[in-house]
Amino acid sequence: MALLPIIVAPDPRLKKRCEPVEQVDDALRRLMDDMLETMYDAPGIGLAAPQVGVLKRIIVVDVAAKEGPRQPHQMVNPELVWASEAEASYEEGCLSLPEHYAEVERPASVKVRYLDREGETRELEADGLLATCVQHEMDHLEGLLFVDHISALKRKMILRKLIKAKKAGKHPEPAAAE
Ligand code: GNR
Ligand code: NI
Repeated sequence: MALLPIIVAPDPRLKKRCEPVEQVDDALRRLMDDMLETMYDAPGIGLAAPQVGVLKRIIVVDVAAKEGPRQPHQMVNPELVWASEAEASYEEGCLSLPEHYAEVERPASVKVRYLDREGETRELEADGLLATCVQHEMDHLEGLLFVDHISALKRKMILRKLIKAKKAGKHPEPAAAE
């Protein structure tokens, strides 16, 4: 298992639409395991493949409490099959927008269809933080960040600070491991 470098905005790789996965194989399972390890290490409650430079439709999520048992989800080619009319608001963060947070409204409950690590089709019904996190991760696969859901003024303030932080050499991305 390996920790993968997490890409920080602004970066063109975070703005691309990701391609569907064609084959769930050992290499993909290894990548998803590395993504989970990277997410737990960060620490974060979700991670999408483009955040580690892989422009494929893969997400991992675990919103379980730190003290309790892990509840990892590894999802390939996730698709939204249903979203509630009712919305919920959470203060969101993103490992690609370090140290920035904003309230984002999204459907409170969703149903998602995806392939699991064996390539089997599955469905997940989620509400609460899990619903928010899965939608945040699926946004990454469309090249969207949580700041794309807030006012242009707030978005520009956050991006300006991230550009400054990059110039000052904050949040350096470690070189990719061999
Ligand atoms: O760690 C994370 N926390 C979080 C909090 C509220 C809503 C979404 C998230 S996802 C984020 C990790 C991340 O950047 N995933 O893409
Ligand atoms: Ni994110």
